Amino acid sequence: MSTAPSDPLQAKTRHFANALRALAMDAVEAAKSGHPGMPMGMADVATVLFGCFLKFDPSSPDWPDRDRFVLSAGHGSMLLYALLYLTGYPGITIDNIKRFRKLDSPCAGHPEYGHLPGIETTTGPLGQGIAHAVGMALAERILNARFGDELVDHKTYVLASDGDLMEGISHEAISLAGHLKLSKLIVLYDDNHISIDGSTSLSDSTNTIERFQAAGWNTCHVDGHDAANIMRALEWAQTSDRPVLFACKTIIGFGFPTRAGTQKAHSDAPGAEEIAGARKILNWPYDPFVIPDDVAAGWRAIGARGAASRTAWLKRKAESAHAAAFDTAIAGEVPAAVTAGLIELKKKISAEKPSVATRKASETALEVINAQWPYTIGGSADLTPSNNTKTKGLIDIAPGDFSGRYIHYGIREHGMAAAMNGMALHRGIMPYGGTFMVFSDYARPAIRLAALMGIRVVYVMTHDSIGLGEDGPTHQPVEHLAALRAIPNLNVYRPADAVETAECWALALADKKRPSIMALTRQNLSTLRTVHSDENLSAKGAYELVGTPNAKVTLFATGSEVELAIKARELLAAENIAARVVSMPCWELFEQQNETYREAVLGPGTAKVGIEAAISLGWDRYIGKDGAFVGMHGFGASGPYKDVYLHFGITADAIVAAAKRALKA
Ligand SMILES: Cc1ncc(C[n+]2csc(CCOP(=O)(O)OP(=O)(O)O)c2C)c(N)n1
Ligand SMILES: [Mg+2]
Repeated sequence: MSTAPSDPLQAKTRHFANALRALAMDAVEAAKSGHPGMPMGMADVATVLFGCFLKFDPSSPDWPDRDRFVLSAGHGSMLLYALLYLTGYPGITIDNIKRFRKLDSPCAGHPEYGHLPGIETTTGPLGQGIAHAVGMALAERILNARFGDELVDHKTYVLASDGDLMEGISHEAISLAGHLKLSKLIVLYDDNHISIDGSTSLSDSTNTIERFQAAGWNTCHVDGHDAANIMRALEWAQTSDRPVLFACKTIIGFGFPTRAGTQKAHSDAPGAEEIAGARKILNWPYDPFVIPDDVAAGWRAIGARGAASRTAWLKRKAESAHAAAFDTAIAGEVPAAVTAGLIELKKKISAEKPSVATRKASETALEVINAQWPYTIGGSADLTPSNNTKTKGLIDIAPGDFSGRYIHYGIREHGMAAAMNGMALHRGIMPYGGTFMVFSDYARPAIRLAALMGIRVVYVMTHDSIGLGEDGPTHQPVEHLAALRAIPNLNVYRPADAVETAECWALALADKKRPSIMALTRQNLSTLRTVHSDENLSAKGAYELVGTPNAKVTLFATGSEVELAIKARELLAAENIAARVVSMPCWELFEQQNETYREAVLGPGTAKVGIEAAISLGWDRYIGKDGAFVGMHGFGASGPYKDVYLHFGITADAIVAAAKRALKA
């Protein structure tokens, strides 16, 4: 291990990088857990990147034209915290680092979006960061196509590990980025050949360079401990016409006397002896958490490097004819015309009373939204004609041409969801994308991160039940509503007709701190909301759709089953059983209402029936142990949808029978 380089660039880089190494090992030692190996291995690469290339200004961490730096290998979080601290980002102190991984520190085990300025996205689940970065790089190009180089011209750098590239999602991300020619995306791959179990040769023999080349990337091997080599590579990347991968050969835990180069460096507190040895090898004689003045000043100077660039950008912006539009795009507020347009649409639907699938109603709502909001970017994972996500006039985004507004994500649900996260995080555009709801499972880890981060992404999940019919049980979601409702901070909307669909879209767009799922039907549904109200009735999550004086029964339903509940109510009325119908388009919003409202909607004293063409998990919350449930109890079946509903006993007659059972209970 060369530790005392004679070349001045190498010597300075190594010395600065050692500050990162020391903070990483000291913080992990103090926390008695964490991952020192990657930060110590990639410290030289990170130093050259931040020192000479990354465009950033810690005094303005949200500067829209900053380069994005994504630490995809989130376990190496101490590398990011050390960089943010040393370059002078606000909100992070040496005490925070000393309390790495403690509840009161923003320096969490893995980097969490929102905990500190400069954390561009939450990472830790391997593969997500690189896929989010594809969305960021895509957003950059889309905004560049609208606002030009003077306002939008930045890069997205990713630090990825072996684990990131082994994960399946990386395939989706890499192939999409290569196809679209996202030339401003640069991946620094920590090619250390080590993962938790040992050498990567235990489980992988991919030629990573060739893999990326096959996906349309420019690639290069780099010695990750040779500053001049890293420098040359990054210089070369600046003008690439394709995304770039650098396979940076590094030694995990560089500096550790016994653990370097082995899986033992990956995680865990190294212990006093190993740390003392590392201090000697790295020629870093300072106490834990102490950064000598010259190094601290040097890192601060690196942090100050970008201020001039930002000032120049501000000047360009002040002189730009696009300034106001750019600010509007970045602010991301729903235009008033969209809100008003959706109310007008509701009025029209209530008057015309179409029988229409909610996926089609969603398209109609999107026609209004996309016409009035130029910064929505739609897409689908190869189900555009089924998801109804492409409205009139939306032009495709194509390789190297980002002037359009519609993304053909290909059959890449996971990559799509992660890219949408990246786009939302980048800001400036409002992403929505579609697939079949059953394949929400393929996108789930990225959906979960959107919910954890609290970002606005809208998933258009059509074919939301056995109502899709002939494609059968592989394609019919049954547990997905419950599974999606289980994710905290995710709103799951299941509108009952075209009016509710417009309302749910309005709610999803207005919620800037939450992702939303639109669960939409393939089959036609009647218009149930035939009396127009400007008020968004779905906003409370559940409401009495059809009331009855002295109701004995409450029928709760969502989506396509609300229509059945209304039919059942009529059948019950014919038998002198008074029933009311509650539509529940969004459980999560209903849970946020006050007790009085919730009680009133739940109908105290009435027998309760829950109706949903899905499993019952979660319904006991509303129908209690004495309530009855009409829905699915296992997987669906292939057949015309009306036959399938009949086969599984999801019918008005079954609801009547269930109501009678509940009355007796
Ligand atoms: C999706 C996912 N699976 C598993 C893990 C647990 N995990 C953390 S790091 C890691 C692999 C470590 O290897 P590598 O990515 O090469 O990182 P290095 O040890 O080189 O720092 C694993 C399996 C994870 N964080 N995310
Ligand atoms: Mg590794």
